[in-house]
Amino acid sequence: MDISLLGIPLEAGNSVAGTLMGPAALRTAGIAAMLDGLGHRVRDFGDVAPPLPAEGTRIAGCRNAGEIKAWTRVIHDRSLEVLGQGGIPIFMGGDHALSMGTVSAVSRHCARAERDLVVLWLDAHADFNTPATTPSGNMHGMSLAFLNGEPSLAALLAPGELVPVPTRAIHIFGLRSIDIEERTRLDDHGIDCIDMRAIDENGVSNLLRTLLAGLDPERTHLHVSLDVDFLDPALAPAVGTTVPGGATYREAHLIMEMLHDSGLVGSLDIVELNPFLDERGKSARLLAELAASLFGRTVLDRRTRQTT
Ligand code: B3U
Ligand code: MN
Ligand code: MN
Repeated sequence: MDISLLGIPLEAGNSVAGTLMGPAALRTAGIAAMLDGLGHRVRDFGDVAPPLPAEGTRIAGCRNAGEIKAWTRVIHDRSLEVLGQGGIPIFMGGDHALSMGTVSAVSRHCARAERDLVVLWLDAHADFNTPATTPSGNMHGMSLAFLNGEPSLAALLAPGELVPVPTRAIHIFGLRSIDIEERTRLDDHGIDCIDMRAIDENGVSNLLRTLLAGLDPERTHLHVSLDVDFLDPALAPAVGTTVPGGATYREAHLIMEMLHDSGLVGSLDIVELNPFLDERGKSARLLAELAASLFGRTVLDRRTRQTT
């Protein structure tokens, strides 16, 4: 398989400095060598260059709206170029606001190629706030709302440029922290939310198997957006917004293995890694290893057994 790495050193979407070092930490943890060792051809496209801020852009209620707009522009354009080279991109962040650029590019790419985009959002949070509902003003908490076509965020790209990700194509997995109005919005939109209680009651394998079984293998491009806070903070402390009770080491690897077996994954974000908060690189190393599982590393040479 051809795999493209693209670093996106963004931190304007969150309020804890340090996520701009995320791409460097993933490289230091050996992500390229691990994927290369699995027999893939890995090409590192370097980092997206920080843009000049878009002058005059203000969105009431949002922190750094001008910066995020400028970043969304350059992330979108660079991601589209990388997607055009073929292969599967791994977008290495950077805070979760970067997905406004990467997933909008993936969405456009899919529209051109007549593929159905499905987004799996592995996250403690829903990132479904709007400028009117956000409690923090942080735009990493709004990226999924933007991608779903939220009008109050539409100015982040040129008019008509975003191919919105339809509500039915969005699956949030691992949810355990939502804001009151954000929750109402998720209900109103009918977004599929698999929270930690559902995971505790049913197990990740049953839930993920059901989700994957509903996707058309001929048409689906599955984009996986992996927020570090999806993982339990004991395993992955390198994130500004830790929430207790996240996915375990074994759950996380099983999810990656099942995603690999599905053959549907077309692109991946790894976001919110803040190496300044890490403990001797353990979070960065775990994320690189999870990427390896997503790209076929197994203990035994067999696919996940189908038990149903
Ligand atoms: N929902 C809160 C907190 C949050 C969202 N995403 C992260 N934190 N990482 C907000 O500020 O929107
Ligand atoms: Mn997130
Ligand atoms: Mn999160």
